Amino acid sequence: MNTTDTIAAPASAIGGAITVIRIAGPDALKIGNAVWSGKTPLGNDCVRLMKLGRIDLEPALAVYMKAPASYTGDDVVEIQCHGGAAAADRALRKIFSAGARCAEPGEFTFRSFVNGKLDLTQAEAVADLISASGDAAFQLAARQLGGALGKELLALYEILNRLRSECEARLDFPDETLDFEEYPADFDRAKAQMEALLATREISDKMRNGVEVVLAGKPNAGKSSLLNRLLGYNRAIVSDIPGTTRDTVDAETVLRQLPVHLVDTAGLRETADPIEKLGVQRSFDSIKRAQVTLFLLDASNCDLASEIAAFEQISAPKVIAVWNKIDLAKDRELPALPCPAVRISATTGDGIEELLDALLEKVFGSRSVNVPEVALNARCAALLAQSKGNLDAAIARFRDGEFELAAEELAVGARQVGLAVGKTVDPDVLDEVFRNFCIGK
Ligand SMILES: Nc1nc2c(ncn2[C@@H]2O[C@H](COP(=O)(O)OP(=O)(O)OP(=O)(O)O)[C@@H](O)[C@H]2O)c(=O)[nH]1
Ligand SMILES: [Mg+2]
Repeated sequence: MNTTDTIAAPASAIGGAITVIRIAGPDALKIGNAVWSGKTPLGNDCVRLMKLGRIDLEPALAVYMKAPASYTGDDVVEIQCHGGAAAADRALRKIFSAGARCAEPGEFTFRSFVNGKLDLTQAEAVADLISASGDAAFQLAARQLGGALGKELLALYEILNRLRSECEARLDFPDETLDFEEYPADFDRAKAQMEALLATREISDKMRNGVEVVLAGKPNAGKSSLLNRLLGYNRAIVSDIPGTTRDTVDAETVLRQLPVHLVDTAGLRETADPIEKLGVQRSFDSIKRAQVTLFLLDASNCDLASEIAAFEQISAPKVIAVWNKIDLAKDRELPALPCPAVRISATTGDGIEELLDALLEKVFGSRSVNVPEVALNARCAALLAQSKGNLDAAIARFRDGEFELAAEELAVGARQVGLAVGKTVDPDVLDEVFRNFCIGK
């Protein structure tokens, strides 16, 4: 990507009340003033001041941000004009004919990275912030944008390079009695830091991408009623006819800050109906795939043994037994089950908070969502895992006195960490990061 010309794109979603158009690059001011006019032109006397003027005859606000104090680090002009595709299109056409090029997706953030305003983890956080579907994911992205992860990775990068220099020094001065540490403590420090970072991968994945939770149980247990209750609207058909749901019903929601993909399923029973049979098979497949199974049992059923028998039919590692219809069986003693169990009423909403407590406990091992200071995404985790492999090998080489090989492993390991944070630049890695952006960011 050329980083020296002037680019422009809408920075807000088209269709809102206002469109924000961003122009960035050396000619931003010239182009801005060519399309927008106010009492006085944009310039050094009004840096970061919003000015009212016009594009053609239509009112438009404009602001000039002088390099390097802008999002991209270039000269930037942002113009706010009428919302809607037609207004944005008119303004953009004028901007392009005045000399700007249409920005590629993520190109403003890419420039910000090239100009040293953001490291690569911060650039990724910009995309995460926009796509965050739950508050936990948002907080995680905000912390990453603040630079917490980048700082840790940079520190690690420096330790690995320092260790490499130490190994090389032992080669360069083999006979000299330099004051070498027998076994540099930095080896274990780096290893512990990597392990701690890698351990955040799972939690951050759940916060960012959510978890799949399946609702299973016998027909009429109240699965669809619970789905609707958790969503807060009627997604699935509920009726007192057993076998109402015959296919899986999927829905997305956020429960206690956590993005959750809910799957309602056909009730589990033996059936001769070929369509229902297929539905039941899908229920079993969903249970196999899900991260958590909420297994519903009808607490009001006079034949509790049949509920237990259905429960025993499934083998899901992360299951919560949900005794439903507790409004019809308030003081009933219910048999113990070999998994956490809660008592709810999908109809009245009783026990839902306890159910969410149990769900979080299953997912995170604690009832509240604790957003970590730093957490790796898939890209950084893959690079760090490779780097840890190199560090382990370097430690083994070092112990064997093979300092040259240890230094080589450390160089490769440092490169992986450098790629994660953007200290080492590789076009494929940049492509991977900026591919996920939308236009205008
Ligand atoms: N009293 C009471 N009735 C409930 C409760 N939950 C569900 N029901 C009723 O039980 C019947 C079955 O509910 P559904 O949600 O359709 O059950 P399901 O498990 O999805 O059933 P299938 O789709 O046939 O497998 C309906 O008449 C619901 O109104 C509850 O907590 N209390
Ligand atoms: Mg149903």
